[in-house]
Formats: sequence, structure tokens, C-alpha cells
Amino acid sequence: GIENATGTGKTLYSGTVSLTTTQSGSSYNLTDASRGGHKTYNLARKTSGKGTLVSNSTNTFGTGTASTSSSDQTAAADAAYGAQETWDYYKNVFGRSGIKNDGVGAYSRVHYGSSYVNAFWDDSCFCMTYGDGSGNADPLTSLDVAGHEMTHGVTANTAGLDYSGESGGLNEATSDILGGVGVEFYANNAKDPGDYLIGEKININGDGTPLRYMDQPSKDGSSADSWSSSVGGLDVHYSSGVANHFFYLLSEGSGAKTVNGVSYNSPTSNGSKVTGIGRDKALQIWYKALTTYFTSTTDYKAARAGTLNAAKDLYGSGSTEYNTVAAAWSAVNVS
Ligand code: ASN
Ligand code: ZN
Ligand code: CA
Repeated sequence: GIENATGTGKTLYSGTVSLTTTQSGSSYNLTDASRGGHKTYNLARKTSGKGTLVSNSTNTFGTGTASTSSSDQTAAADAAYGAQETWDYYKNVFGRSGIKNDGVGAYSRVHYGSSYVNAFWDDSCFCMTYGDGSGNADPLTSLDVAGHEMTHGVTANTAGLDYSGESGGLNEATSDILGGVGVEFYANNAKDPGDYLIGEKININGDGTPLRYMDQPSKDGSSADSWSSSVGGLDVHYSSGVANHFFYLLSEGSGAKTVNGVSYNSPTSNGSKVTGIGRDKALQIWYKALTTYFTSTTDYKAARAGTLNAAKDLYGSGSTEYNTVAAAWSAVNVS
């Protein structure tokens, strides 16, 4: 018979975790029937097709160590864990049942290509794909990357923010905000606690530094800390800095702060002091704006209006939350 089972993932980045798997006769596979039937496949270095469903004679997947083998199941364990936590985050925090809110799971593919240093969501296959990183040693399967990619699916199926210009920056920031920060804090994993950094686990720069910093996006050398008329001309992963910085300020406020052992220092472009309203409220405001007010052509000015409308709906127009949304946008030069 075929039935739900509780398996074990020995992940690279998140330690030993519980995974919902499927038992089929005498073998087990990474199908999560409790989360829309999400499946995890192994591409074994191919770059097309689905690959093979990750299955095993025992209900333990992976070894917890990076492997250069194309049959390694550790990357699959991390990807399945990321999909599981992302599903639970949207379901339990926003009442959203899957990427399309229709209860249907997506699927993941690991071991894409050779030394591929990226991961991506593709709305046409309704799937996400993870490379193994340079030298196949640092797969792109960390929790924040998984949440970031799946959130591209949520954006594509809600606001549909165009992936260029200012709307493209807002699309990227939505993935960092909800998928990076929201999912990582929600999972509350001891090996990968929540932070306002993106890609701090995957050693993408070779020196242990993260891909992006939300308290001060320019720390990556390329991202914008605040809005200017040229921001829409930047790569979307750099114009996202304006919204990432807004979100950090709205959550935690300006100046120096330590959260989960990580130290931040967030400046404002207008010299103002911002007092944060807390991450959970900031996330609710962003999700409501994304799903209610943002459209394919929303730019930064419209994002300010949309998040103010969301804050009004959730907390009232004269509320501290509403006023802090205005102050945080002003602090990144969006008026
Ligand atoms: N990993 C990248 C991202 O999600 C892939 C891309 O450039 N779209 O942004
Ligand atoms: Zn992205
Ligand atoms: Ca992170």
C-alpha cells in the first residue's frame, strides 16, 4: 500500500529534521501528501526534465554532509524541508494553502547541472530548481533560498509584479521579505535561526558573507539603500534593497540592534529615527499589500500607498503601525 510516513532528513544546513514522506511498499519517497503532494526529484546533473523521485529503502534521507555525488540525498532533504516549512508558514500565518491557494503542492528538483550557483522558481513548470554550487560543495538549498524561490510563485499568482524596473525590485524584495525572513524565523531551526540576511548559509561569495543585508542593503556593494530616480535601472536584485531596507526599519527600527545573535545597524536616508513595530506585524502588512493592493506595475510610490492601505485595513488609519509604515518609507526616500 501507499501511506503517509514520518521520516528523517539529515540536512546540510538545518540539522536533523522531521519530514513527511510516503511509504510505498517496502520503500520510502519524498512525496508530502500532507502538503499538497509536494515532491522532491533528483536531476543528477541534468538540466531538463523532472529527474527521478527521491526514494530510499529506509525513511532517512541524506547524511548531513555536503557530497559531490549526483545520487546524494542531502540536498533533497534540505529542499524538502524548505518546501515543508514554506508551506506551513503560508498556511499557518496567512491561511494560504499552497502557492496558488488551491491546496496543490509544487515540486522541487535538486542537483541541477554542474557547479550551478543559483536556484530558481519557474511558474511554467510550477517547480523550483536548485544548483549544487561551485564545486558541488555548497548547494543552494538553504531555508531562506527555498522560501525566496517559492515566494516567486506566490507573487506570480497574486500581484504578478513585472520582473523589471521598480516592480521587479518589489518582486525580488517580496521573496526576501516573506520567503527569506518570514519563513526562516517561522521555522525557528536551531541550526539556521531567523535573520535579516539572505544566503548567509550557502557561502556564495566564498568568504562566508551573505548575498544580501536588509538592515543596510548597500553592504553587498551593489544594492540601493534608498530610492532615487535611477533605482528602476538597477538589476532587480539590487533595486530590491529599497523595500528590504523599508521592511527592516518597519520591523526593527533604525540604529543598532542584535536579533538572534546577529548585529544590525540600519541607517535612514533622512536622518530620522524609526521605532519598529515588530516583524510579525510588518509581515502581515506586506502580505496583505501584495495580495490586495499590488499589481503587475506597482512602483515604489504605489508600494507606499499599498502598504499604507494594508496597515489601515489591519490596524486602523491613525494607528502606530500605519504611521510607522509612512515613516519607514520616508526613511528610504519613498514619498
Ligand atoms: N535565484 C534568482 C532569484 O530568485 C534567480 C533569478 O535571477 N530569478 O532571483
Ligand atoms: Zn528572486
Ligand atoms: Ca537568512
